[in-house]
Amino acid sequence: MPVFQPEIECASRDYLHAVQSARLIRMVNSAYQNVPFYKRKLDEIGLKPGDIHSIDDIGKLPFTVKTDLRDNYPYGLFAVPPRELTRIHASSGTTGKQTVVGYTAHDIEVWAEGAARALSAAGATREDFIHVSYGYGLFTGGLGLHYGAEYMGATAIPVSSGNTKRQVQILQDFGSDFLCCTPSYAMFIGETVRDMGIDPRSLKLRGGLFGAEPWTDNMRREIERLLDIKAYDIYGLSEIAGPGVAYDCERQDGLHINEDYFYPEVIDPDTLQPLPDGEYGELVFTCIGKEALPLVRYRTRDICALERTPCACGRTLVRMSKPRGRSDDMLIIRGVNVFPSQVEHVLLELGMDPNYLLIVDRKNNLDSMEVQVEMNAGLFSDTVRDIENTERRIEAALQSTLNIHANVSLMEPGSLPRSEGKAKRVIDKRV
Ligand code: DLL
Repeated sequence: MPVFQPEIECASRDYLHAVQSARLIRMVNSAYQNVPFYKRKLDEIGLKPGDIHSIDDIGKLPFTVKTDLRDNYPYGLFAVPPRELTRIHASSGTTGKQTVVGYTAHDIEVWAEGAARALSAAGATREDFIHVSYGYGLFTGGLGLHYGAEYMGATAIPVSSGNTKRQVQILQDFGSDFLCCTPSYAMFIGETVRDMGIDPRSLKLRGGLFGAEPWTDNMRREIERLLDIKAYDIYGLSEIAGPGVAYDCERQDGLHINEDYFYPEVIDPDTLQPLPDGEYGELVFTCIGKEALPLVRYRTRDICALERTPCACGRTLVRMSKPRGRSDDMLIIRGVNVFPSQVEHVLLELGMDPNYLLIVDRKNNLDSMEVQVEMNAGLFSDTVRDIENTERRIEAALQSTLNIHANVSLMEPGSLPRSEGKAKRVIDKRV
C-alpha cells in the first residue's frame, strides 16, 4: 500500500534522530522563553536550554502531568500570544475543569498531516469519501479526521455523531468508502445496518479508522464482520494534537507513532524510569513539532509498550501496542487490578458481543463486581436454566482471567445503552 510521506515514515533511524534532536532543542528554547511554568520548572532543577544537545538528553527534562494543564487553565501553558492562535479545542474530562489546548496554523497543519498519514495507512486515497462520525466541536475527533481527509486530497463527509439510522442512509446514498468513529459507535452502526435489513456487502465501505477509546483485537474482528470492512486503530489525545498521533498500517501489528512530531517514551509509573522496548508502562509524549502548546514529557496515563523492530509495511516509525487502557481506568477490586478491556476480551472470546456494563460496589466493606452482559441472537434463550448456565460459564471465564469473582447477569438484546462517542462501561458506586 502506498505510504503518504515515505521520506519521513520510512526514513533511516539516523535521519529521524537528527530531525528529533533539532526539534527538541528548538522547542525547549521556546518553552523556556515563552512559558513561565517551564522556566520555573527548569530553573528549579538548574537545567538550561543549552544543556539539551540532542534527543538523547530528553531524560534530563521534567515531566508534565494533566493537573499542570488544569492549574494553568485555560491558556497558561501556551507559548504564543492569542493573535497567533488559529483554533482552540478541549477535552471533556470526567472530573474537574476541562483541559484547553491551542493550535497555530502550523500546528493545525502538523495535526492534519498526522491524520492524513493514518488515513493513507488504512488504504484511503484521494478518490475516497471519508465519512466522519466522530463528534465535531471541542472534541478533536471530528475536525481532526476532517482536516486529515482534506489534507490528503480525499473528500470529507462531516456527518458528526448521532442519528444512527441517518448515518446508515448516508453510508448507502453517498457511497462512503471509509468510516471514522469510536469502535463502540462502529459496533452500533453495524448493528443498525443489520437491523435495517441491509446486506453490509452492498455498501461501498471498505475500511474504518476507529479510536478515542481502548478496544480489543476481538472487537476489531466483530466490527469487520458486521460491516464487512477492514478496521484500523487510530490513537491520539488532545493535549498532544488529537487523532493521528499513532495509527495502524496494513499489518495491524502495533500503531506507528508520528515520532518526528510526537516523541514517545514508556516509563515505569512508580519509579518514573524509562522501560526497555516491549515492556508495558505509561506512555509519555514530548511535542517536538508544535508551536502553541509545547508539552514536555507529558504523562498520558495510557498503558502500552513500544516496539522498534522493522515493520513489514516498510515504515521505520516506532510502534506502540494497542493501549491496554489508562492507569486511571484501572479498577482495584478487592485488591485485584482489573481493566475493563479484560472483561471485553473474555466476552468476545466466548462469542458474545461487547455490550456490557461493569458495576462495582462496596457492601459490608467488601467490594463486589457485577457484569451485565447483553445476550445476542445466538445466546437468546427462553429457558431459565440455559440463561443460568451461560451466566455461570461467563463467571468461570472471568474468574480465570481476572482472578476475581464477578456476578454475571444476562440482559435482553438491545437493553444496555449504546454509545455514539466514547462508551461508558463502568459504574463505580464506591466513589
Ligand atoms: O480521544 C482523540 C482521538 C479522537 C483519538 C478520535 C482517536 C480518534 P481525548 O478526548 O483527549 O482525545 O482522549 C484521549 O483517549 O489518552 C486514551 O486514553 C484514549 N484513546 C484515544 N485513542 C485511543 C485508542 C481523543 N486508539 C484519550 N486506543 C487517550 C485506546 C485511546 N485508547
